[in-house]
Amino acid sequence: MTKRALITGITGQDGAYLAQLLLSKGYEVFGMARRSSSSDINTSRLKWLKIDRDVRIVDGNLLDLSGLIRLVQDIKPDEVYNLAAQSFVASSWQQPILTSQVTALGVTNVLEALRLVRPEARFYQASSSEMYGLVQNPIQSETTPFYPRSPYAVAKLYGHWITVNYRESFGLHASSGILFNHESPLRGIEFVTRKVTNGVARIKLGLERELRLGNITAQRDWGHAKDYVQAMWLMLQQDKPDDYVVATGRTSTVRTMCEIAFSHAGLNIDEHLVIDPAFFRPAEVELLLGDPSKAKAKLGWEPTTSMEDMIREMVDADLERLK
Ligand code: NDP
Ligand code: GDR
Repeated sequence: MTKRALITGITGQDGAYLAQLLLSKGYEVFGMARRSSSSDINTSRLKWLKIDRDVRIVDGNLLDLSGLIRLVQDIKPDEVYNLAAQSFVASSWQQPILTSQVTALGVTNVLEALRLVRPEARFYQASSSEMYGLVQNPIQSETTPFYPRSPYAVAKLYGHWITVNYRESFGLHASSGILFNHESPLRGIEFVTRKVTNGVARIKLGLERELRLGNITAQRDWGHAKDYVQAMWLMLQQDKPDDYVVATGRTSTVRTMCEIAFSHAGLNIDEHLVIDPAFFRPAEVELLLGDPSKAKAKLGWEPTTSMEDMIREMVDADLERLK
């Protein structure tokens, strides 16, 4: 029997890579996207991966419970991956209520739809290392206490606990993946890695002279999105649902990541990088470093791409795009 998967957030970075992975495994993939008045749904990432014709796009919004119920009734998915969110941390201070409605309550909407019409479906929640925030331990694992530092992180913490709660209350096969930052050439342009690789490519091609960033001392555990969607799928193949940290176990500063990008393009970082207080956040997450031992031991998952190789791949992709 062909398995059916429903992915919310299909137009985003992870939606594209997860769809590619599931298609390669023979799944029928349904991708939920919000209707837009600007003609087509934005399928540019699916097009980049050449899978836009293979994914069945269905209309839906995390805020609309009855629409979600109808979707689940129609599709009868075996697996549901909830990737949709207002996912940009910086915007969450500008739109805290929307962020709560989508990124927090939206999770309950999907879980309710499953509980009501498809309790046998397996569920994946896209939780985040941002939940650790003001870190309570220098290396963060599944047992490290959370301390969210943005409206986004607070909303994700709700999404995480409601997933755990539906598992414990109703026996849903619901897993929460606590994923650390993961990037790729398909990363949204507002996130720091892509902002840097796109900025470097523009400077290299003479389209720009400077790159303006905020806090470059922040440290992140950066992996490749293509690796991380494998972990999502593996979680839903386990007999028992559970929560897993997915990370590389290495951390670097934003500055180090920038140096790799500039030097790959043969540019001197100090001639172009400008610190702009406009990009500082009201509360910062200074350090993230994940311990992926559980994912390795139970899922057999390991990252395959180093941060350095990934940043070089992103610079090359941006140069190619701009040319
Ligand atoms: P993106 O920002 O690239 O994608 C977010 C997706 O959510 C888009 O498809 C967007 O649609 C959709 N969306 C937003 N609001 C709604 C809504 N109301 N109803 C339906 N869909 C909506 O995120 P990523 O792919 O990077 O991340 C996927 C998930 O994983 C997110 O939940 C994110 O918070 C989480 N996460 C990401 C990490 C990372 O490093 N990338 C790390 C940890 C967690 P549209 O195109 O219409 O805006
Ligand atoms: P993050 O990613 O907030 O960790 O959330 P982002 O790339 O936005 O920021 C990483 C760090 O870089 C610093 N920074 C800047 N960030 C941006 N975007 N723009 C800048 O100009 C800039 N200058 C410095 C930030 O202050 C921060 O410390 C991402 C998202 O994908 C979330 O959805 C996800 O949950 C987490 O990763 C894990």
